[in-house]
Amino acid sequence: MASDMPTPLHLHVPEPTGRPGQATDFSYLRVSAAGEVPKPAVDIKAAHTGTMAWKLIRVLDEQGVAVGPWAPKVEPEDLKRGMRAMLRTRAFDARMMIAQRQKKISFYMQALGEEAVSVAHAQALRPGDMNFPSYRQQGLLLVRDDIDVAELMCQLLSNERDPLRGRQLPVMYSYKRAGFFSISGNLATQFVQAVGWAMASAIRGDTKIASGWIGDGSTAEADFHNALTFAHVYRAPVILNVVNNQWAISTFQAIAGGEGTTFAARGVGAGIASLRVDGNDFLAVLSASRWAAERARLNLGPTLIEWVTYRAGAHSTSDDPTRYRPADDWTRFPLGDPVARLKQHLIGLGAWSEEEHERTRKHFDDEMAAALKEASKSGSLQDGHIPPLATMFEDVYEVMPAHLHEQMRQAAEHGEHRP
Ligand SMILES: Cc1ncc(C[n+]2csc(CCOP(=O)(O)OP(=O)(O)O)c2C)c(N)n1
Ligand SMILES: [Mg+2]
Repeated sequence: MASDMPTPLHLHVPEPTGRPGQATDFSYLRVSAAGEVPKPAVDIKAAHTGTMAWKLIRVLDEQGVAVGPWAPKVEPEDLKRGMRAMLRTRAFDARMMIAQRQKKISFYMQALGEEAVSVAHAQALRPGDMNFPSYRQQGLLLVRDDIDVAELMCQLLSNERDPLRGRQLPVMYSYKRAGFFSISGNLATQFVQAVGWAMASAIRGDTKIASGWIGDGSTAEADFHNALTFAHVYRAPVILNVVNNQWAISTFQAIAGGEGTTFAARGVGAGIASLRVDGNDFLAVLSASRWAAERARLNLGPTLIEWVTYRAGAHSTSDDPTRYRPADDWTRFPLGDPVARLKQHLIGLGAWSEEEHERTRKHFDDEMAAALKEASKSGSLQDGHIPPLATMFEDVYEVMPAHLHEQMRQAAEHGEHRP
């Protein structure tokens, strides 16, 4: 009988709907209308955030008008600051991409298309709060007036003026005073570190909160799940950001588990209040970030936020995305470009113009060109203007132990014999 025939088992391997030469069917994103998703009180129980974790919180409608319960109270001047910071980040990235092509730096990673996530989030944090960023949150730094972009470039050049003295890969910045923890190349460690830091802040009775950053692909790491458990159990004052930019190098987000569920839903399952938010909607990012920050500050516990966005550029300068996805995908991404959307909104408010936009863009282009010129004066990896070898042994211990002294001596000896 047919019913006795055992069914051969097989596995499901998710595939993106678009590959080079085809168009992506973006209906998989499940986009809600602006204003559709309710905004709950900050003390909502995690189990009741299912709607917010499955739908998509959006504020800006198709005409660029802010609608619905998540529309934040914000001065146009703060939105203009956000616009400038996004344009500044874009200009920095563009200049560094050129510098890499000119072989002035060895490697670069841009945030093109995702700038609203880090720039608007930064506006919800306070001095002393600590971000544990991944490598695509340079907007957290470029939003600040007190960050010297020439110094950032010196880090990319690994030159004599590199504040990290050549110890980090380019783009792995570290800025304690800017609430920007040293970037670790080991993905997902940011989440356990952020939760641990937030717990320490609470144990000390401090008022500072932490914000951790991870990509869609990196949620497949065990650290993601470990962090969620600790954050939930101790109600750590932390914001857990999952930047779902649809890709992890050449791997589609469904391979990390985004098919048929959402990354935000992981949080609900772990007992954490969770939101799924349009990451290209500057106002939605600001509003959701404020909501999560308030929860943390009131001891209401962690919030996980999935930011739905699109990595418009290559993963890094070592990647060629035309090999694995349609080259024009970004132009058809349903959530558009965060810069264009905030621009439309600001022009609608009468607070911005095409002319001011162009002038601002040009201003930051000039700023970046001048900064690169200045940074290049301190040399680069190529011309050997790098920190002396002996500095490698410094800053590890307060007092250098004997074995490091010995290694430093051996390194110097070896250095002398180098051809
Ligand atoms: C633990 C670990 N595994 C693998 C890598 C190599 N790697 C670097 S970036 C990357 C893709 C990460 O994708 P995602 O988390 O979605 O972040 P995105 O690059 O899209 O911002 C991988 C696999 C790594 N750095 N660390
Ligand atoms: Mg990704």
